[in-house]
Amino acid sequence: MKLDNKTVLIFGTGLSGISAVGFLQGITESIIIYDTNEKLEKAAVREKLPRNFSGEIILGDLPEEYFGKIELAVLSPGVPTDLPVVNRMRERKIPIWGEIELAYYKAQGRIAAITGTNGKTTTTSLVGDIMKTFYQEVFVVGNIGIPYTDISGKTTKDSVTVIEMSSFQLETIVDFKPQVSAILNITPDHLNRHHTMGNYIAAKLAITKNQKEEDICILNYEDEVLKEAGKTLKTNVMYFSSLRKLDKGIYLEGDIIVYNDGSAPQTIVDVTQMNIFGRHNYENAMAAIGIAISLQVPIECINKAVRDFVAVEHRIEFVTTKNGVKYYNDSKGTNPDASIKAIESMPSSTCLIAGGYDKGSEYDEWVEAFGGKIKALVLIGQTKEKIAETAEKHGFTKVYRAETLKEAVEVCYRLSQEGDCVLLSPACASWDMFPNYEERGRLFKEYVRNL
Ligand code: UMA
Repeated sequence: MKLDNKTVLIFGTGLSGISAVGFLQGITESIIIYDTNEKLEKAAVREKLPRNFSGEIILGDLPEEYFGKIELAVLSPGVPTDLPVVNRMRERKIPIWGEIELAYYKAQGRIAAITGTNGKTTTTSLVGDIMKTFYQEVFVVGNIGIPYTDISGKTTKDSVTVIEMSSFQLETIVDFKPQVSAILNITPDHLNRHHTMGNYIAAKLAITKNQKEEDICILNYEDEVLKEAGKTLKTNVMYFSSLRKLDKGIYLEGDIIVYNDGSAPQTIVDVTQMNIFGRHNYENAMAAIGIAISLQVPIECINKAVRDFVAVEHRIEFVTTKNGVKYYNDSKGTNPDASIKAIESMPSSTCLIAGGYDKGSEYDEWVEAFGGKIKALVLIGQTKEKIAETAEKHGFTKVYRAETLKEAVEVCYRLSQEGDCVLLSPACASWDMFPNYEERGRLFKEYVRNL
């Protein structure tokens, strides 16, 4: 579909919406920016928009007459696709794209897209670092915090764009097609938005939906859903495994990550020389290596970039030691599975701060993963009581409640003693108390440093 002079409604005035407006300027001037949050102020939205924006800003309900004139709606990732207003657009046959699809309208060059429940940001950053050792023009965007529409107009036939994609973003792609895709793992998350696990899996698998025979999809062989999905895809599949040798693909053998193209296994990197640890990180590295090999990056470049890579902020990030107690920030542990990984990687007895926005997750497996290591659980946010009940059900009684993150940090400070760890790994999104997980992590670090 050509967008020239079309009337486009941009849904959402966050990062994606504002970026999408800038992207569209020059293609069409008939832009409406819309947000259901009526508490927002038009002046504040205008402030964020490009100075020369001449379109309309609509907040709250969308008046009926607009359904007759909108020719495309571009949804921000956080906008549920089954909102009544979105359903009404569908009834009126208005095409619905996500911000990623809009960006793809101008995209050139190679595209690598990464999804999965956990490890997306680490893998995306690592792929970006590897690409930069070999290619001149590399962009790293998407769920990682930079809207794709910010840069897709700047891409060229020689550039490489690495995109972290959430299930929210994948729900609204239409023609978007990466040359290489990767799905790291799928465990329950965002079920309040997707309603069923089947819908969530379908959203993740959509990353491959437009891929052709010449394209490649990298999949985790140890994830049952992905292993099975790989058998039915139209595109080439490259599996990786942290548990077994593969006849073809990437695997961990002892401490060595090996790539076997089906004829001769070759050593890629020794994981003891890497700065990120744990099986989940070796899986992230294997997926990144699979992407890099698929995009013809030489093994020497891959080896160096993987060895140099350091952990991303807010993901099991060491903050500081106070009175012999080590503090870790895992604000990015926004679901039970991610948080389990953080708990497992704690070296000693730990005070855990958890709780936040209720995404409909269950916490049984998460509490079971405490395994004697968690000496106190300090709960904050909307899920406080739900988690406390689950903990008690499993016989875990050292539960404390705090009104604020600052108070939670102070409680941990009092409860911990030399040799212990304090871990912020909420197992929940941040949106009940903070604008995003980055802000939650930044504040945690600030409170810890001020103790
Ligand atoms: N809005 C409505 N109606 C709704 C819901 C939202 O009008 O029913 C409006 C809000 O009032 C707000 C705007 O939409 O003004 C926010 O849009 P958004 O939630 O899509 O947020 P953006 O600022 O555009 O950020 C999004 C991603 N956010 C979400 O998916 C929730 C960012 O991922 C991403 O970095 C950014 O685009 C750039 O691509 C963040 C995230 O939390 C990190 N992602 C989730 C996760 O990782 O678990 C999926």
